[in-house]
Amino acid sequence: MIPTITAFERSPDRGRGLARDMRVRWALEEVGQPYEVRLLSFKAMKEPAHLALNPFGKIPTYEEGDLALFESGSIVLHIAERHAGLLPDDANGRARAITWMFAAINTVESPILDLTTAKFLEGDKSWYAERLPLVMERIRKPLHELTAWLGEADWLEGKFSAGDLMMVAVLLRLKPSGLLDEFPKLSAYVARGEARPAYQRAFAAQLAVFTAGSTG
Ligand code: GTB
Repeated sequence: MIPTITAFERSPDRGRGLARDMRVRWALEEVGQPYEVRLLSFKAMKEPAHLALNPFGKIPTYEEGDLALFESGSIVLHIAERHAGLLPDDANGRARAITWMFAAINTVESPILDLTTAKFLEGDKSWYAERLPLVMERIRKPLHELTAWLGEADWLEGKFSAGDLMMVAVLLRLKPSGLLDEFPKLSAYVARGEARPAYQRAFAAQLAVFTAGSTG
């Protein structure tokens, strides 16, 4: 059965692959699962039909027969569990890879989201300039720790897994801020993720949506 995911009809990132459908597309490409995409406007995301799929009115969602999922982490885990290629065969190795998925979306992504909030919702506040360095420091701390863990390794646990996919997808959100440049090992790690053919296919697919929308 071909799953259907949802994505922005017109992504605010202008096709830079920063919206969260990108990680789902990437996972599907890694395991060789074809998929369909339903594009949504911001208005459509808040309408009952979409709220029935995601009560929070956001993309991405994932539909496969009777199953409807939301939350990019849950969707990527579902894909990784049902197909070979994104989780190790042994139980402990799988648990470690899943642990890294949680680390990515909880420990590493949370302070990154705080930066987005600061920039877009608090930029006009009198205390913005004073708070910004604190927000940046909270991002840097787990990045230093992640750098130490990675050492000279290519991937978090030896072989590329869903944990790396989520971690790279999360770190990519830092690119526009320039913060990733302070961490050469993490920049190289992200570049290894971006170089994967599955990433390239997923990136091209989401960029094509933006390009088609811009010319029409
Ligand atoms: N925790 C959820 C998940 O992981 O799936 C969060 C989903 C989410 O925040 N989705 C966003 C959304 O639907 C798109 S990805 N927003 C619409 C709304 O809230 O009305 C977040 C995002 C948006 C834009 C950029 N960008 O422009 O760079 C990057 C990331």
